[in-house]
Amino acid sequence: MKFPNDFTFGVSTASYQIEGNGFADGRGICIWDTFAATPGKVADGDNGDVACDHYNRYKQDIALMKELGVDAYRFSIAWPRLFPQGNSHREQRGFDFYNRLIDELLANDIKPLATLYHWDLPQSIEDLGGWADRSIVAKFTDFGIAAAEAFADRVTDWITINEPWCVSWLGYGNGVHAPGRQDLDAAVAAAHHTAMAHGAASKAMKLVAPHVRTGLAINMTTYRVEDEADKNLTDLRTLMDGELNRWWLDSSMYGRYPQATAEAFGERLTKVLHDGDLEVAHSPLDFLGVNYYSDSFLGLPRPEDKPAIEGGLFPFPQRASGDVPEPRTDMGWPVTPRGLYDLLVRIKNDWPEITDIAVTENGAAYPEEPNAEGIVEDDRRVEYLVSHMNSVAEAAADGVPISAYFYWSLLDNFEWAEGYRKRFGIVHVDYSTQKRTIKKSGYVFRDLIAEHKSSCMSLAESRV
Ligand code: IFM
Repeated sequence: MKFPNDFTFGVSTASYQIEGNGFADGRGICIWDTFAATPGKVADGDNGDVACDHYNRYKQDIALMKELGVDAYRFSIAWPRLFPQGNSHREQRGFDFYNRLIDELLANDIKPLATLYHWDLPQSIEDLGGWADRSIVAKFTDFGIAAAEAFADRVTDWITINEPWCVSWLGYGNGVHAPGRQDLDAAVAAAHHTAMAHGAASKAMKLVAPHVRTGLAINMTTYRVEDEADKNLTDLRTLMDGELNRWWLDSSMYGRYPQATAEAFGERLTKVLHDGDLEVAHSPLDFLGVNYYSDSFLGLPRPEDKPAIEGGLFPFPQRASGDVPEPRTDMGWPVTPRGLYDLLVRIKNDWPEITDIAVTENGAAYPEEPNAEGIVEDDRRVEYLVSHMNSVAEAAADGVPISAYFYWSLLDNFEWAEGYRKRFGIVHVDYSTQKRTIKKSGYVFRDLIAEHKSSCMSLAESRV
């Protein structure tokens, strides 16, 4: 496995999933607090009140990163910590927390990569319509400016929005994520407003801090279909590819939406799309964050399949095709490392203007707990990690401009609607004691990073 010399290895997390500390230090209520408090929405009635208590244990967690030898840490900034009511009222204690976190990272030589929005929307903004309402574009831009003014002296790389497809379609379409709305009009509006918010915030942040680099983290997939000769199926793939992979890429890179998908959204889109909106959205990515977990296997719905909500799901009726391969992770997602290679090569070919790609998330949920000796033998995660890192190395060797790989996640954490049942960490967290234990996969990651560094060093020495 050979990576480019200046390759970055990192780990990713997100605020609501790890921070805990409830509403202390003035944090406002976010949509995940409300959603988690609604019976039946989150497995086991879990919520993010305590999570991994990272708010208080961040130094210990940074020491773990140091032990793993990572170069970079991707974290997110909780909007309701900085602006608890989602208006202009600032909460200095929230700013102070991220200052402490960033300073501690830098003191340990770990480069911070900040995500502005990883799903913890202030509830008061949702009460005004959230991502389905146009007013969020200006609010998000103000949040981005405030974050850049406070932190860009030390943080150069920013992801504006994490997985805007999930924000729009899981939050407002099928409602399995907060705020739990099931309204396709709202989902399309959210898809449009997230695209605008990325562009508006990126441009504004660069005005206050011209050196910052901005990007999006998009959950991308390779769609596989059972039968390439079935036109209905390949048309469905075009629509889904437009909805999930291309929507935010084409709008940010070129100021346009994928045509077939935009046409299929019809009035749902045209009623929220004003003149000039796509110029707002147009803000070429300084780097693309790819969040990759698995390929998707598309099938046409059978007549007996009921759409999950009126109008169908996402909103193009579909089902998983019969040939979803084994093995699968604890989330039921197939393990398809080749798909990551294919996806990276596709990005290089289809968006040649993108000159820097980072895998900002990649990982697998498996349930292993510490054994009697206190060792977490998560061999399936090891296999997942190594095979996906291999795909990244191969893509780099084949000319894909990929510069970084971030494993999701450093810690086991609050996995949204699945609560604490699903464990993605390379570090195990015992939620009753908050004890951290590096899993076998964490040690393998550490060794791969160390191997890379020592081979770069010997190369440099042999040149001297
Ligand atoms: O935990 C999530 C993360 O917040 C966003 N991307 C997918 C991960 C695993 O489901």
